[in-house]
Amino acid sequence: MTATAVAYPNIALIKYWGKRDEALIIPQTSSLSLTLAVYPTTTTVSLLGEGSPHEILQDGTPMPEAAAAKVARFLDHVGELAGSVRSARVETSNAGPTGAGLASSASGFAALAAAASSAYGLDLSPRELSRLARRGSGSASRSIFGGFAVWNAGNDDLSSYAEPVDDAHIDAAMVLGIVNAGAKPISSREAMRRTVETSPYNAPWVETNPGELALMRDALRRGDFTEVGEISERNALRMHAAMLGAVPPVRYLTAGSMALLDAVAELRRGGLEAYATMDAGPNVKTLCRAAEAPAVRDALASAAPGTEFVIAPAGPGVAVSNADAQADAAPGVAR
Ligand code: 2P0
Repeated sequence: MTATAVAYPNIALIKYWGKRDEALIIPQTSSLSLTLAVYPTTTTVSLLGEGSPHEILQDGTPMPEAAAAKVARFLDHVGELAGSVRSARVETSNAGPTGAGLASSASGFAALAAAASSAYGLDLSPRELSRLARRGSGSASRSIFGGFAVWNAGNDDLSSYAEPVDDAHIDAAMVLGIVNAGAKPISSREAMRRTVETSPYNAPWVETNPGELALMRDALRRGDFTEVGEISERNALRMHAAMLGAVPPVRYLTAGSMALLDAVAELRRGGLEAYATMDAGPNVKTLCRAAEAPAVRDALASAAPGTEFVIAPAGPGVAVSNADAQADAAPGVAR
């Protein structure tokens, strides 16, 4: 009845941007990501009695209202699946910045799905857990798994889930460039909606995705780092192009982001293979070979002296431990 879960953020190389079904969070397109070993979310869920409201704390204080409402709806859903009307107490904390385009909602809902399902007594398979996490936040479906994961868009609740990419043969890391750790000016949920509804570039974004994903999977299988990097960088730019075409436009990238894009291109000209990707925020994540991450970080730090850089190796899937059953303290749902 009490469970604690730890989950890590993931960064997409083939992005999820836009929903086909808002309520179930069914995406327009499939996506593929790398789970990171930094900035975990740790979440404990304990069941309370019936009839009281859920208690939702972040870093020991009540979570801001809009975020707490999302968590409460998620807990109601987990309770329904478990046939329980009991309330829950949630205590969560992010080691990294929240709402800054560093995938805090991915780690957050992956940890919540694992802790809540365990506390409510559901015994879910990794796939079921991925589907559950998806209901909280689409990208959370991928943080159930470590390393590379692909979220199959599917077309309904059953068919939309993530799974590990087991045949990837590259040893990649990311160097996170923290241009701004503040919360984003517009939520990705709203920004996606606006892109789908108003951007003339949404249709080509959707149409070209399957081919790009197939190329990415093939490049991962062959261990072709150059191809993986080139596809990743252009995929991020195409996602931003789609949102820049919205009315009114959605622009997360700032002058600081552009300076880092230039710096990454300069690294490549100097023979260090690095590729940039950017999400719903100004921060630039640089994909590189794991062994070259310190050199990439040092080179970027000298090109952009005011910016903080964090090396993020590939990370693990969600892990859960159950305070009531230490004997079978869960091995987690690694890969
Ligand atoms: C991704 N992002 O694939 C993309 C790329 C941001 C840019 O998934 O509405 O927090 O909760 O499903 O998962 C961020 O969106 O959105 C995201 P919801 P989510 O990582």
